[in-house]
Amino acid sequence: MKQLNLTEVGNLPSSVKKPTYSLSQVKAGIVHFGAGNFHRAHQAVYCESLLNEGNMEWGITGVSLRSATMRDNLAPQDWLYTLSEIDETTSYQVIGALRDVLVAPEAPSKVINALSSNQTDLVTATITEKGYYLKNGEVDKSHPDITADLASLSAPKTIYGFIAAGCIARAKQHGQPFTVLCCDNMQGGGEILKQGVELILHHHSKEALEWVKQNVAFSASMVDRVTPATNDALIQSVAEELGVKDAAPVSTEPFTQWVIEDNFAGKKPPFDKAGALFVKDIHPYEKVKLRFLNSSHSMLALMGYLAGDDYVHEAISRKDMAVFANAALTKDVLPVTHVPADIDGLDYIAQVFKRFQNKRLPYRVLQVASDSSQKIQQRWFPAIEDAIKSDKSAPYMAFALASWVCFVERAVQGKVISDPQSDNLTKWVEALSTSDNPNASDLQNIKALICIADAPKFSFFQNSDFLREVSTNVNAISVHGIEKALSQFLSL
Ligand code: CS2
Repeated sequence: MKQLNLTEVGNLPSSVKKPTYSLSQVKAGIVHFGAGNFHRAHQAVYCESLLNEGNMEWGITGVSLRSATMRDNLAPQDWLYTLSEIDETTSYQVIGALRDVLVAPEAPSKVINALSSNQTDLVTATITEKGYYLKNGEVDKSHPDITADLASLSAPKTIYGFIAAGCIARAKQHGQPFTVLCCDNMQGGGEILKQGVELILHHHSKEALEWVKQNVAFSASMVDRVTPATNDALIQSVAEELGVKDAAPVSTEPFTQWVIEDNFAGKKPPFDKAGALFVKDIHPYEKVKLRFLNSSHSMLALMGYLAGDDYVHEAISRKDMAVFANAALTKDVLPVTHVPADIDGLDYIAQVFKRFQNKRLPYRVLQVASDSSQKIQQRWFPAIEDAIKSDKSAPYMAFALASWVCFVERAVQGKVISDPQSDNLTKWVEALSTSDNPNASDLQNIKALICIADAPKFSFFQNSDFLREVSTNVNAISVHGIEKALSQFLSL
């Protein structure tokens, strides 16, 4: 079978949507870090709409900070790939917005050149939580990748190092202002990017630091579209529909949302024309998404794994888990979360659960559970903190946290743990067997584990009532299994 590329795109069946613009006319005004599936099903699709409308400046140069896989898959396809939107019916669209993928470790100077070029008006990121190197909410100055970038910017290791190097070159040539925009599931992602870039520049160039203060805006956005990893079934169905092979199609749900902080330096991309919303204050939107969607996604993934489920839709089809997730959000989280006026909290939660039920878009529990040490500090901890500070307890969140404790133990033993803190999590599990208190439910053991997820920065870390509840739940899950523990918890 032939492969999708510029020649074959002209021969695709009429059922497949394809670029209506000339790909050779696209100007890549965006450099994007993290050209993975989420980006390709989300931001790239907004860019594709602009291009299809004849707005030719918003093509994308992707950057992979580690792996060459996406570049290797897409280069032979002239960077084209298929987006498959799956619900009761499936639609197929070939996306041309991505015009290149640079592999940073192989070609650091190409990345720096793209960043320093006046053609780049916007730098965006979907590098996942771990790509921000946070330690207690701040950029971790002692992480080896950050210390490497503090020592030299000839081949940066982090997004901060690359953007800093790009700014140094751009400042020297008195280049155009530009914007750096976080598109990850983070609270305050724009501020974190600013902090990291300024940290590196402080060491390397005070002039560039000054230039950045005058010429670069750091912004955040709330991004939303459930987008699982690509599997063989998708590759197969895309090949059948297109009649050519696509090595890296991406499947997603019809739902999509992008709320962007209206804080730009230089040219502002008209993403509102493609359905995005610009807002002055992004924080409440970030919070709603993290605390309702991502938070319950993590609960269902961790608890589903413990119950033996492979996919999120299986976990949410268990009555107790659905009841639990709904109660956690409506009873523990919603009362302490400010919801923007244009969102109805209860309706938002109901929609999220409906989306998670989409079994035509199977999302592996282990994919969502990966990197949980980083995710729960964004998704759970601030809500627990608010609940406890407002003199409320957070019993459902205590159960959720207990499920993470049990997940870590089980996933390390089953060798399926995937987390930037895997080494520390593994050491924690190994230490359990030699400890005087060999149970995961022991309070000191729980404290040692949640330390790895940066809990000490929150005051609930000192709240013995809350921690005791976590411990009781860990014990119940360990002794009775998640299903029985959950049903007992719900009947209390
Ligand atoms: C998920 C998210 O994998 C995960 O951690 O919770 O990727 C989630 O699917 C997206 O944020 C939905 O917008």
